[in-house]
Amino acid sequence: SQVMKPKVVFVLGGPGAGKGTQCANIVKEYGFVHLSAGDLLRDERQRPGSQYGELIETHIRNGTIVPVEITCKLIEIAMKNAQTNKFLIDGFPRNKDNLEGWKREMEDKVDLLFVLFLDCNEKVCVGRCLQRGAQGSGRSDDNEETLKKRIQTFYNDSLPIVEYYRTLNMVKTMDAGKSKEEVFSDIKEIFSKI
Ligand code: UP5
Ligand code: MG
Repeated sequence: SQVMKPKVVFVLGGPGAGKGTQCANIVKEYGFVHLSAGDLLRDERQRPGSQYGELIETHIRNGTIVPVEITCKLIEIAMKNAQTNKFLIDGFPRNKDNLEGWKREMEDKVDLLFVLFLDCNEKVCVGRCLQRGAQGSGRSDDNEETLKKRIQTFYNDSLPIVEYYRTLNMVKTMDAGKSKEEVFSDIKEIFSKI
């Protein structure tokens, strides 16, 4: 029944907007389980015997988006393996294919609470990712060339998904250009009410 469905918050925003950082804060304070679609894909890429490793790496390096059949399945498995029923889904859905796949497979099985949108300008986003790369993130997409493509994909493909949820009145927008502490303090105002 309705009440037994897992609760989901989508956490969206450009590359380096602070999705991972703020999800970690929310987990500590509010007991959600954090599922980063990017992390799930990076783990699958490394998994011995995975048939998708090369495909995933190609998309990550090009800043393009992995087919939803792969990503959505990884999310579904991670949800089944978790001990709680409150999830932050970080970095998904990020294009029309993702949204349609989610609607087909998952929408009816969960209770989507809202979309937390970390709004951050392009320069700040790129600067944060480049700095993280320079500090040795080891991510194959934290370089100038890939970042241009990640930004382009974000504006062309991912923002329209945020806009779609905005038409449903489901988006809570945070100014993610502020300090980590200030952003989290704004986020707490939202989560303390649920
Ligand atoms: N930082 C964070 N907040 C800060 C603040 N307020 N002030 C100053 N610094 C701040 O933060 C990034 C860096 O900025 C860190 O060094 C942090 O300390 C600092 P982070 O919290 O990691 O930001 P996040 O938004 O999580 O950035 P990330 O780079 O992870 O975002 P992306 O959306 O680009 O990456 P993701 O891992 O989600 O996806 C990577 C790729 O996987 C995609 O490009 C795509 O190819 C693929 N993918 C799919 O195909 N499908 C999916 O569904 C998901 C991913
Ligand atoms: Mg992240």
